[in-house]
Amino acid sequence: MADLGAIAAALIDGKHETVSELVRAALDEGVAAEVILEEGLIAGMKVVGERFRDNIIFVPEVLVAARAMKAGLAHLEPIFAACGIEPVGRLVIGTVKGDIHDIGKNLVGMMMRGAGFEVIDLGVNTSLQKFIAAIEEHKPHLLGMSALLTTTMPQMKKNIDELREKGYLEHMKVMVGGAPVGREWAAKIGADGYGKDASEAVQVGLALLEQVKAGLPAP
Ligand code: B12
Repeated sequence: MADLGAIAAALIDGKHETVSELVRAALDEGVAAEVILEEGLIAGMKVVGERFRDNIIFVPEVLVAARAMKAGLAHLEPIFAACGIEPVGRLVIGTVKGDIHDIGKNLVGMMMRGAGFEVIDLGVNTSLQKFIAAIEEHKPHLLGMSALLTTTMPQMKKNIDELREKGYLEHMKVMVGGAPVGREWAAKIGADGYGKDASEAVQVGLALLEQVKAGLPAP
């Protein structure tokens, strides 16, 4: 029987090879990717976050845990991203300027790909200029912004204000997310949608896509 607790424990200890092996084994045993993600990887990262907050562990330990999480996610990505159909829409996504957290953003990108979106991932520490260049080039239906720090959340508002002023939001919807971001903040800064996790991001993204398509030609 796959031991999802062992995946969480190995992630907390930063053992990326063990995480990789256990995730592979769980998949081979037929455990659903979503279950491995939630009960193994995310459960482990939750503990890491709590220990980091309480000063029990520090940045180096969190970095190795993040590497272990990525090693596990690498096995899940092909499953989440497999859709094999024509793209239903385009999403440009990035972590905002000043912020280098990318695990959650990557997960959202993976699930959105799985839901049929073409995803243009701009990575971390993304300046407004870089977002604008990608919007100009790819003409996305949706823009996704991620922030994990209370100090970088205001950057989302700056970006939205500026994008609105320049007219980019007439043909595109914006969704935001990240651990400190909530529905209330999203509404306050004028975002069109908020997702608390990657599955909610997909639901919200598909709903926003419908709205955009109502006023836009198909991709
Ligand atoms: C891993 C981690 C790191 C790693 C990041 C590695 C990487 N490649 O991402 C490293 C070690 C680099 C790091 C650095 C720092 N970190 Co850090 N980090 C974390 C930690 C433990 C986990 C984050 C994570 O990956 N979670 C797992 C993923 C799956 O969840 P998620 O990111 O929330 O994403 C989900 C949802 O939020 C949502 N979502 C995310 N993005 C988006 C986007 C859209 C569009 C949508 C719809 C949804 C969505 O869907 C995702 C999937 O389900 C958090 C703790 C926490 N509670 O979040 C602290 C945390 C975010 N970090 C924190 C801090 C303070 C820092 C540092 C400042 C520490 C330091 N002194 O240097 C630096 C900042 C560096 C910088 N400039 O960005 C604080 C922030 C506190 C605050 N109030 O702002 C936290 C909360 C820890 C804490 N409790 O103190 N960190």
